[in-house]
Amino acid sequence: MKDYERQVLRDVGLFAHGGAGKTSVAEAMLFCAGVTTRLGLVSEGNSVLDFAPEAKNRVSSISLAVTGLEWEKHKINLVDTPGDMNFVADARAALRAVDAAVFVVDAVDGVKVITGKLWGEALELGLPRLLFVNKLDRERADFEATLESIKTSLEVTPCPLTVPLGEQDKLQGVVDLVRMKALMYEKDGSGKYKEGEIPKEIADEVAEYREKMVEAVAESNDALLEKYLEEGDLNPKELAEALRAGVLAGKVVPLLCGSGVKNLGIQPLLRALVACFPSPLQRPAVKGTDAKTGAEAIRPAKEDAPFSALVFKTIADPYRGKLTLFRVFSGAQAGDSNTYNASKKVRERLGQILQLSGESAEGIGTARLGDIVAVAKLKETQTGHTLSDEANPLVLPGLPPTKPVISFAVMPKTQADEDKLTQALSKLIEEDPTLELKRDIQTNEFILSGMGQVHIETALAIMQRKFGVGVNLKAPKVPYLETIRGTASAEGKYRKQTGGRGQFGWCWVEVAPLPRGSGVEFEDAIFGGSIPRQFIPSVEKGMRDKAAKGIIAGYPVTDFKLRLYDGKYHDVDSSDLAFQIAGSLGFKAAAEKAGVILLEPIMNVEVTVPDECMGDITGDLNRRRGRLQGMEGRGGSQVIKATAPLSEMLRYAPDLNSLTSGRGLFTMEFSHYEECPSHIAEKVVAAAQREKKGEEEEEE
Ligand SMILES: Nc1nc2c(ncn2[C@@H]2O[C@H](COP(=O)(O)OP(=O)(O)OP(=O)(O)O)[C@@H](O)[C@H]2O)c(=O)[nH]1
Ligand SMILES: [Mg+2]
Repeated sequence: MKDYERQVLRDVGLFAHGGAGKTSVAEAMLFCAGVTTRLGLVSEGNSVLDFAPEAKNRVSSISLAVTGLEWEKHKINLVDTPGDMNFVADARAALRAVDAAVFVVDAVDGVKVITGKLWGEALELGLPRLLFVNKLDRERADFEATLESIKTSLEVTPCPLTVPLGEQDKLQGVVDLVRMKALMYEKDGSGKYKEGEIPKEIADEVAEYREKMVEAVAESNDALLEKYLEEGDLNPKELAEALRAGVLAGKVVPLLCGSGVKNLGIQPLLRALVACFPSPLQRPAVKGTDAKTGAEAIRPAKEDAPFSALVFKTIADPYRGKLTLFRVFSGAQAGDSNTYNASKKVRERLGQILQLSGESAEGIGTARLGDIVAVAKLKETQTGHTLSDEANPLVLPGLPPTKPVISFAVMPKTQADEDKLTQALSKLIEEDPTLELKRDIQTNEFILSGMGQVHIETALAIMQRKFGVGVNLKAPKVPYLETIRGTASAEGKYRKQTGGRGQFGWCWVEVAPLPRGSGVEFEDAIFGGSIPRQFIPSVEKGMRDKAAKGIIAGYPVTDFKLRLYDGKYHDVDSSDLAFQIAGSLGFKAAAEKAGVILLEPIMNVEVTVPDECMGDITGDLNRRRGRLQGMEGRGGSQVIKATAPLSEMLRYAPDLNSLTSGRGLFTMEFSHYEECPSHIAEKVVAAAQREKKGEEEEEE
């Protein structure tokens, strides 16, 4: 593998909503650069980047993919990302690994919500950005309308570097506005083009675009603006320098256009990446914390600085073992040597450093500043950790946390599957930290939570393929809780006389409600030894076990206090077990007297939708017992904040999709528990009783 000077390196990510054409554009770049010998097509399942079988099935990326190419003696590391909400965490991770971002915009659909969100995040991270208007060959493609959509949704006036020559089925090529040439492409997807004069009939239009371009560049630089206003144009050298400076400063956003699947307009895009985007040396110093002192620390983007790298992705590979992907932010690290995980404060043995190209990998000796590389089989390191020079340990900020929005119970298909399930799930979660696994203490089921149904289903398909473990999914479960309404006392008596030694335990208890979130408290108010000391924990254990199993519907009882204030015992027959049972009976009787009610989880929901969908969305949220908390307009879309019960939101993703024709976006996180309205509580209790009856019949 060729080694490149750091100045000629470009670390670039592709971002946009699902289906905008990121992977297709990346494939066209690989083909133009000669990395591939035929154009990879997502729709044909032969894309180098969408290599996973699950991506091929869905005809859409399900994870980020790293590849590299050489263009005009520059090395471009490309990170293709998924745009679907279910997998968007990988796009967020990629934002942290690259130095600049290409945002792909669909010329038919315009900018969608997710693109806007990622755009905002790229802006916050200070990443230089560029836009590529894709799919200009498609029916109903509209370049002008797409520019408008970009202006309103992303709140930016881009600087066009190319504009289309024709549109839809008449798309012939692009006009290069810098060199003022027409690039006429061959129709065979080979990417070959002839350079010629700009056709007369569009000369005026092109002149207008060129003016916009020069203006956008000039406006980023006062001296240049003055010159431009005086002379009416800028020379190519001034233009190129100011363009680069403007992009690096985030003041200019170049825009190019074409078609990924037709392989048209891609070379100007590659040239722009080289000309406008920074090398890793030009990025600001990274900020983190000193792992020794906890103080804020910065590390300059220099090769002779101590090594630091962010782990932004882990891939569970059944053949190579675990693959850890990291981006070097300072210094260098040789392979086959020790490094230091500063987040965990442990040393790690590194194997060979691997340069990725889609699914395949090639060994290189050293990971240098700006490299986006992988190593296999690290023991301690997880996504979000920092690898660092041990003598100067730096911890970089981790990846943004995501909150899962949907849960399923996963059930092994066979006994063999059950045996392997725990291990397979933990490997899966290591690869994808947006998955969350819990064991339901009531049902003993594994509960897998994720970003959406598609996310969970895809993850399980991956688990089946990689680890050979099959599972079935059970409908999402709502984690209801039970609690008591009032205060009441009762006795719990357990007495059994069987031949020899009997069983005897007797207690009086009082239950009283506690504020939400308090959990379960136990008070020992026994005076005078009516229950011997050693049996008091037995009463508590009996009560806690019963509380975990629930009283009316099998959900844990919470937010109450149980006071044990009297009892009786027998010298011979009393035992730990007898008092556990007495505690459980006493608690149940007191709780039933006090009244048991059901609590349901309430979620904080944030929905982002195009303006015109607002009414439908708020109406729908009302029907879901949602409460609106606020609304805020943001560049053509509305952000609606509300709270709503989880039980009403389990199937929200597909419904939001159909209400907004796929343009809506939502996030959801747990807020608090509230009393469940009685007509709904009745249904939950009835369903729990039916389920219990079913289980008992099965056991018989
Ligand atoms: N006509 C036309 N179709 C395109 C173009 N680019 C992509 N497509 C098609 O649009 C669909 C989505 O393209 P992808 O490249 O997979 O889009 P993506 O942005 O990678 O999507 P995700 O991976 O799901 O985020 C595929 O069926 C492509 O064949 C284009 O320039 N013209
Ligand atoms: Mg893709």
